[in-house]
Amino acid sequence: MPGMARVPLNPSSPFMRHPLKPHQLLERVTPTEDTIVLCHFGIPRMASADWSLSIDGLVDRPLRLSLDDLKSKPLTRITSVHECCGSPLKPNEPTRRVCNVVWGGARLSDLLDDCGVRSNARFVWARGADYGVFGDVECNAFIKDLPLERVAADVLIAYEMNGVMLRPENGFPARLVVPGYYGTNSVKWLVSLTLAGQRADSPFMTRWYVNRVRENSGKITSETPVWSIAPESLIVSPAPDSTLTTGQDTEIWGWAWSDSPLAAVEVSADDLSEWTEAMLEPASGRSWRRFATTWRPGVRTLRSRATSIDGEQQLISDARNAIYGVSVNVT
Ligand SMILES: Nc1nc2c(c(=O)[nH]1)N[C@H]1C(S)=C(S)[C@@H](COP(=O)(O)O)O[C@H]1N2
Ligand SMILES: [Mo]
Repeated sequence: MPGMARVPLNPSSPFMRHPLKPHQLLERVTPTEDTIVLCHFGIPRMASADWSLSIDGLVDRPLRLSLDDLKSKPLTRITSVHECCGSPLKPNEPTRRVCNVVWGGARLSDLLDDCGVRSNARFVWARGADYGVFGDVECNAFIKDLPLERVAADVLIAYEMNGVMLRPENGFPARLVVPGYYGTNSVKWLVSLTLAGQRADSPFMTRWYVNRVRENSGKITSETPVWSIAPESLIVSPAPDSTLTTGQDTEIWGWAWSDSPLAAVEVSADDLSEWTEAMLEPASGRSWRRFATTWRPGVRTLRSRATSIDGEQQLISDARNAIYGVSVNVT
């Protein structure tokens, strides 16, 4: 933005924390030091006293909020699955970068009520303080958009993760959190929100993070933003390479989640020819859900697959949410 001083980045290069492997996701709420971290350009370092969030565009009363202003709003805490959709340069590669965390902050809908959103606004553009080169493109900012109608549900301007102030790598002093959308939409180091009538033209919305369906000829037949999290499930136990005893009942359990509510999670213990419905705990807000089933060891590869109420189901391969398989030894 013209006239705006750039915040120093440290590091000033892409930064990520290697996520836990599925069998290490033992806790319902992932400890902060084990959460995923993804930064396209590095980590902006900002003192909270220097930070502010402006809300502008199609509003009657533009606002500029300090961290104290944000904290003066009612604090809302939401436990939500937080999943990276993987590299936008390799959209069909499953990376299983996921955790479940408790976000705390102000509800965006409360802030928007204060600004008087105009009737022609349809999208919220969120801009972070980071910048740099990504995929050979010089980017002035990390900008994402989301449909305005989504805001009413549970979108937060979060300043807490797991009950304490955000760490620098997670977006300190404040970030957007869009529960149910892939992590990439939850803009960190949030400095402005702009209400607009159309989608943002940021490369992070037009070039990358677009689901493209192609015909065999290569022609693109549909393009949709990488917003909603597709159904997914991971077996936590048994761990890969465990040694199990034939005939002895063993619990298979894991986590499943989706933006649309889940209809079922099934487990295959027989090389994909047969699927058995697992027990799925009741939904609790935006948290991932535990599934479990009992199994008599006999085969060597276990898989789970989730289906949403819209009928969307995990595929075996070539998708970011492709089915995960665990190979075990049976003696
Ligand atoms: N400003 C900004 N926000 C960002 C990113 C970024 O690089 N810059 N990365 C996004 C991506 S791809 C993911 S998966 C999540 C990761 O959030 P976390 O690092 O707090 O887990 O932040 C999103 N928000
Ligand atoms: Mo991501």
